Amino acid sequence: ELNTALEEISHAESLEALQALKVRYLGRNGLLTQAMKTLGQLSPEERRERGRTLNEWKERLEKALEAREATLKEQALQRRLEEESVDVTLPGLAFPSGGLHLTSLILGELLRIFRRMGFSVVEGPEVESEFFNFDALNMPEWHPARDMQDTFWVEFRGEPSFTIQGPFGERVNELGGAVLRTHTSGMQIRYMIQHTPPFRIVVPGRVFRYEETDASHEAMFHQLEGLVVGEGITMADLKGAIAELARGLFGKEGKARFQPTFFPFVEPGVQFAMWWPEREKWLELGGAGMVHPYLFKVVDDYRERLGLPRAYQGVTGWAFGMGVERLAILRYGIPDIRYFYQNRLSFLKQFKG
Ligand code: FA5
Repeated sequence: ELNTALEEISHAESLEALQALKVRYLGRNGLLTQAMKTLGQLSPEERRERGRTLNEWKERLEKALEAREATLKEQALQRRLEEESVDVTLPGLAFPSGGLHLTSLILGELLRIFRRMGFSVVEGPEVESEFFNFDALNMPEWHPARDMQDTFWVEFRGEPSFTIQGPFGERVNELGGAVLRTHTSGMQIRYMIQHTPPFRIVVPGRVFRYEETDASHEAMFHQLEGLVVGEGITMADLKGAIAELARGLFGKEGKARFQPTFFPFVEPGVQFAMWWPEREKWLELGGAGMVHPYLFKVVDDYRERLGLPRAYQGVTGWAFGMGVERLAILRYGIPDIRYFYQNRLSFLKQFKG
């Protein structure tokens, strides 16, 4: 029986199994303990004889248990060391990580360049009053220029609590209907009403057009608007800033080109392109021009209605608006603007920032 016990102990596979054996043999109801209890029924000689044997057994069992416990602990430690050791020669695991969207990357780059030139960055509402998006920009309802930007109109039927807010939070519902802004130019008016010149701002933002989409037209895209107003601001400053943008984007050899065109809110109006030295080609990016005097008048009239002093007499300014996706498309050779917002990872991953 002792041999079976010793055998079992030396083969115990775990500390738990060992503990169970200890209880089985040496525990309060263990076999050995039971045997000890029967000693009282024996004659003194037998008792002495049997007692010695039992004590011997007990000692041997305890020793065996201790020895096995030490071995098992040693093995466990060994195993842990092996499992937890780091093999620095293994190739690393690649953890998938997120990244900025291509549009954010380009916008970030544009804003960095303009901040360097001293521009502040401001943003405006995407649901806009017809007044700021069109009328104040010299595009009255009957003007054919409105057809240049097909519009999503927003109706708030039976929603009397809906208000569009003006630059100072005032309600401007009376000034016209609501639209999803078709360009960021409305912010020119809002900002001028709220501030006095001189200033330099850029306005990044989402714009919307009721457009049949194709490879170069989306119904939602981004623009970056720029506006500089002050005394003695001229077209030369506009050219300088756009040229600086070209250099910021395309390096020392980057340059800008201007061609006359028409926008109701600038006079004269231009469209501008940038020279991309690497590919040796011009990239058409957007429109620009000197702020039309009509805008200054609208802004001052609005300020006057709010009890503010007129602030735009004797100043001039220029503005530009460019397509952000357009720049990305030309620069990276993206074949279709619709890739931008289909959220296909195989596309997005290529431009992780
Ligand atoms: C405007 O939106 C004027 N507000 C720009 C402006 C601002 C002129 C200030 C003068 C002064 P236009 O409609 O051309 O202009 O749009 C400007 C740019 O937005 C275009 O050059 C093009 O890059 C981009 N764009 C226009 N429509 C789309 C479209 N459907 N999808 C993607 N990009 C577009």
